[in-house]
Amino acid sequence: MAKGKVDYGVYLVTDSTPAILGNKDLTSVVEAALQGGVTIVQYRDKLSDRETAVKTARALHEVTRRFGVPLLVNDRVDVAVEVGCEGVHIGQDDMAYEEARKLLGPDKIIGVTASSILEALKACEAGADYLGLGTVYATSTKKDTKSIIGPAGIRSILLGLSSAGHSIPTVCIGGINGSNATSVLAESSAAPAKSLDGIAVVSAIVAAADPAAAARDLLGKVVAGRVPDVIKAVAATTPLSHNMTNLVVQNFAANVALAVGGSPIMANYAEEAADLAKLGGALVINMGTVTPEGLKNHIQALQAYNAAGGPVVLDPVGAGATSIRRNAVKTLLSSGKFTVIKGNEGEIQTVYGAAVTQRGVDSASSLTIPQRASLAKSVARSTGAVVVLTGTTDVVSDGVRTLHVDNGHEFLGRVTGTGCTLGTTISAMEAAFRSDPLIAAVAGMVLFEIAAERAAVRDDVRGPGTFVPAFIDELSAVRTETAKGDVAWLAKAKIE
Ligand code: 3NM
Ligand code: MG
Repeated sequence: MAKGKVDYGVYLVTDSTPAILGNKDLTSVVEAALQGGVTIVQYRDKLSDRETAVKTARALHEVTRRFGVPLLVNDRVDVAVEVGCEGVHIGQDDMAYEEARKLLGPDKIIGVTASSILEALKACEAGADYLGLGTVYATSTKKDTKSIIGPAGIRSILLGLSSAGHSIPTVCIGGINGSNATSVLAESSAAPAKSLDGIAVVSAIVAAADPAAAARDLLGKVVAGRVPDVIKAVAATTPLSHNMTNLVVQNFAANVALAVGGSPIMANYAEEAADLAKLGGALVINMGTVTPEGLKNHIQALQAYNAAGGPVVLDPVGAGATSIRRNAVKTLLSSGKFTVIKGNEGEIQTVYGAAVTQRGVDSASSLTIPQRASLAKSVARSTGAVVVLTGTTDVVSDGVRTLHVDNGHEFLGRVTGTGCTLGTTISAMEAAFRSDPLIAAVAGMVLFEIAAERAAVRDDVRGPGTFVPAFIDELSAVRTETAKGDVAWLAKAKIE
């Protein structure tokens, strides 16, 4: 587990006291929370003797490892060393950072609590891997907290860190739950300089009746909180969206790319790809009109973007429809790496059949939402791509985090090329926001679908024909509002 790749999004801190855990089993609670989407776990236990603590940490480590999520131990560095877990979290009154680092070595994660910019800067300069900022709100989980600093206090620490040039990951802690997470994230983020990387909670998950649901809810809110960062990054950089797409959508896709803040180029001739890949943009490979010549071009361009480190979005249009397309998908998957694979149920099932050893592929089947989630997750795991499975409820998965997006409008299904232009939209997001392809994909999805909702209810829209220009207007309006810091539209986002 490389330190630099840790996802601090939904940070679970455990508590074994009856007041919070009740009579539940801690390991089962943590496992459920991981299923729900917790991205990092800290075992915090101030009371157990050493032997019990080591035993519990071992049991937790077995679970977190299965989910590919780091386990840290609060304060008790010796326990972390003995268990061999991924690191520790130390408070201001715990062991000094330098001593902990000596015991753990350079590769383990060490997080430090900070309540002020001075503490934050000191921890950064010492070499901490992340900061826990707080206390946000007074909480009965930890009664001896010293400074209650609120979202405004978090914001001023973030501002201080970014003006000192530190990009260290940060989470906040203290009284955060499903009802206040969205506003804490929004009020804390020191735009444009620095946003929180996540939220740390104890009781919101450990004391919840359904820890998996609580974790899922928080994950949706954390991801939604990052959406403006993605759209702003596109607005700030105008990334190239290189579309190799079908004959039907060229014009529409180019207009959508412009509306979301990208710079489109519709270039199907792969000899250009090596030069275009150097411009810092992303490639969309859309199989809408497949030909032998086209496939050769797609492979060459895919490999050019892979070589340049540029994101590539695969849109396997009609993948299951013919044996030619099924084979084309197989060839593409074995020719390079995709950042995102976007398709409807039948298309993603075909990708699944091509990525795993051929299993029965029934493009007409209609899966339940949990089945769609597990399909998206499997394809994400086997391909290493973020999978965007579109439908009334869209599913987005990177194999670890799986989210549902419940936005959109039926007009999107009554106009040609909307699926393809979603691929184009996502490509612009991926190009501008490289640090987290899943968040970039979700941002593209909600921008696209909420713009559709806004367009559909406009007075001048009377059907699918008038919808298209209004949709392009709304994409552009949502992007402009977001770039100016007005993110009221995000209240409509249904991400879970
Ligand atoms: N550390 P809940 S507050 C473990 O301010 C911990 O450093 C804090 O629990 C700090 O999510 C806290 O239940 C407890 O409010 C947070
Ligand atoms: Mg402590």
